[in-house]
Amino acid sequence: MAKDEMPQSDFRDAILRHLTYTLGKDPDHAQLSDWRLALSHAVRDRIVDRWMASTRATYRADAKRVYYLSMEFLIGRLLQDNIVNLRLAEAAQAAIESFGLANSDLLLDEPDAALGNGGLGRLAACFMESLATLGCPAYGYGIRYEHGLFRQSFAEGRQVEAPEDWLDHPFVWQFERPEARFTLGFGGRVATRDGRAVWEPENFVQAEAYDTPVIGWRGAWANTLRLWAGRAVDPFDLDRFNAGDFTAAAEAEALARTISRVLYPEDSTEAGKRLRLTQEYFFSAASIRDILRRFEAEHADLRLLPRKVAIQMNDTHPAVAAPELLRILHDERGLPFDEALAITRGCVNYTNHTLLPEALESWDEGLFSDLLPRHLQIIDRIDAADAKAHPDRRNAARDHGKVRMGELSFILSNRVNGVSALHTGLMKTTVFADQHRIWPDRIVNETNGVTPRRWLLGCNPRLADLITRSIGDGWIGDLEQLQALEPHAADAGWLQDFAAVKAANKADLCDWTTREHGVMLNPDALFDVQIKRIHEYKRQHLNILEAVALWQEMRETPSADWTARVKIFGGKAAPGYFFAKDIIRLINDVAAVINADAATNEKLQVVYLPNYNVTLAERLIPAADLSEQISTAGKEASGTGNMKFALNGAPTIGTLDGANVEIRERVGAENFFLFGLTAEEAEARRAVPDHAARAVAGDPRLTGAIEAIRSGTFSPGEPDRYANIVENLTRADYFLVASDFADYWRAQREVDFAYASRSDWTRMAALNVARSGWFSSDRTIRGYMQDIWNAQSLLGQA
Ligand code: GL2
Repeated sequence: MAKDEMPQSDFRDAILRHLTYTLGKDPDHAQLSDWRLALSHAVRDRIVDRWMASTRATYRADAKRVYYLSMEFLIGRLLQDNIVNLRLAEAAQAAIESFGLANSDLLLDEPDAALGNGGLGRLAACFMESLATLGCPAYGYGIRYEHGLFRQSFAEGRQVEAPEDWLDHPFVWQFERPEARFTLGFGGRVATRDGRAVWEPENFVQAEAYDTPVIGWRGAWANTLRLWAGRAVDPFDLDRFNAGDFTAAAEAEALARTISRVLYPEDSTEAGKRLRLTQEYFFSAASIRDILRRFEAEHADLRLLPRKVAIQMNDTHPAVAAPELLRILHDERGLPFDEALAITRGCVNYTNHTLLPEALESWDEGLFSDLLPRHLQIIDRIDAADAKAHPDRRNAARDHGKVRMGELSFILSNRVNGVSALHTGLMKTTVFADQHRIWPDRIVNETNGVTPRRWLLGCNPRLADLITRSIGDGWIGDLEQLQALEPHAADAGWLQDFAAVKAANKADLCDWTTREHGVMLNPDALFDVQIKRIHEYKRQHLNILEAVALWQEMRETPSADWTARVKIFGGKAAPGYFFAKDIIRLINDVAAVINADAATNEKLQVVYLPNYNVTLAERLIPAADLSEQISTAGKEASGTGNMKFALNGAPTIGTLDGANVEIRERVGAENFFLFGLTAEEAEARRAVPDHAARAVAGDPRLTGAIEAIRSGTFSPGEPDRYANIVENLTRADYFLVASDFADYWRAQREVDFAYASRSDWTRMAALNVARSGWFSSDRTIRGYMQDIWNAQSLLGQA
């Protein structure tokens, strides 16, 4: 373990001081949450020192700053992360225990800030941590949602959504910045004055900043995550109040707050609503003003912008940032249009995170011009210029009554990147083929990564300890050093230690599921885990069909030497995504029947853990034996969960999709359970008439599993509960569940076989760890700094 940097007695004093003077609590009467807040304040003090030093160093160096604009930052809990990065773990634990409290109780008391839906938001959080670790001066910009992603529970197997309320508790990590406010306009009209366009908005709201420092590994650098909250320009109408209309008096404030009230619970599906576009413009425009304010405080010449500012648009949600910057440069600062366009393009970059057509944002031009009339004119002007320069161009930003945000982002960006090698390649041949032909240098690849501080050191202390004892602690800041574990993976004694770590993590998980959910798991079974958003392309239904087929086969041949398995699911479905909600219910129904079957339940259990979030991921991943990454090839842009599992010693069963491809290349084909059609084959298969019916008819196991569902085995008295799923699987099956089933079954039996030979399995798991170093988000961010931002590290200068 890395050594703490601070004497324990100082730290203890700091906690007591905050408990008394910041929180006003007598230690004799303090509650767990008071202690947690006091500890957080003591930790925060250390961060603030580093934060200010980093900001000063950035000004001193006149360095280029990176601005990461993202609708989501799925940060989860921050206390442990901050303690780990400041290397205060031992001091904190000793101090907490000296007060008679349990370390883990305190850490888990913190609410999990769910300001994101899934991988895209979690990636943004990992990037913020890596940017700080690498000493790259950067700001994250997003929205301070009052309600993050909904809380999920199950009622009779069905998903029930409840609002999430992380801000009901004091959030120690943020600093309110009432002085950093911008007034933003919406709607209205565009007038012409002296031959120039002037936007005269009709409605106004204010964006108020809240800053959270993000500290990197060893506390060497800290950046800022700045989240915007909606406020009314005139929050209170005294005249209306005095006239007795109390509700109307506060109406403006209620409306303005709506903007930052809820995170859209959509994931890779279109949420084409006025509020969503309002949110997008709200945080993008506030961020652009803040960026320009900071730039203009130091520089007089706007032409320097591309040398001092790199803006990364995390997907198209912040895409209006680009025309907004252009508008301000041209309309408000008076630069010629072409120059404003060139400067904008010099600053802005765009990451594409999905090729799913329904997830590529587009807005009705009516709605768009209603909210942002001047921006639509600017988009038209860019389109017209492009059409002139490239007469054979086919994809305009405004087309068939829609404003298409992917096209817009591409046109206005310096670099456009995909998130895995396969995905980037597909971008070039599918959605952006036309643009790629015109601008062949614009698309680059930056394969995703995950921060090893949270996703190994923090969440899996036993494995982290074993690694550090074996190869030193350099891996924490330089994950490729994990390669040095390779020789250990040939040492039987070391492999035993490695296996003991996994067994202890599994035992912890079993204790927890028993305590929290009343579910007893067989700790000797293979823990087979699929945790992610529920989506047809991610194919949780393929997994549960395999469970049904396996259960049927176990019942038929109970004497066979079955490898015991626990199938664990976790994940939320978008509230309006009914097919995904059917899948959740099916899994729960199947679980109830299988778990109650005394003939098989020592060998097969199915568990769906509710309310999957970052904290649950941190609990499950270290205890997993097998990582399910089974999306239809060509549909998962990258995945990042896949990397976390491999890094924590869970080999993958997966398709050649997203970053699975690169994981397999690195860990070795023999340490990865591959199955399924390739992206190309999948495309071809869809063109085969009746491919679904044929695949089902050709596979008795699949037929049997579907028949059990159809006949009501899992929904007694209501056989058509899953008619929709059955119909889909046997007829349309766009996501090729039926076509991939037989090969998935085969690969799962290979898994069974491999797990039965435990020392070989352990070796495979250890090699997954040793060869996953490349999937650090530090490597990804270095790539962005070099290929996209041209940004420098200031490490050592703060
Ligand atoms: C996603 C992709 O689906 C996922 O494959 C990828 O790993 C992440 C991060 O790049 O982005 N795109 C998307 O819209 N969401 C994702 O998780 N929500």
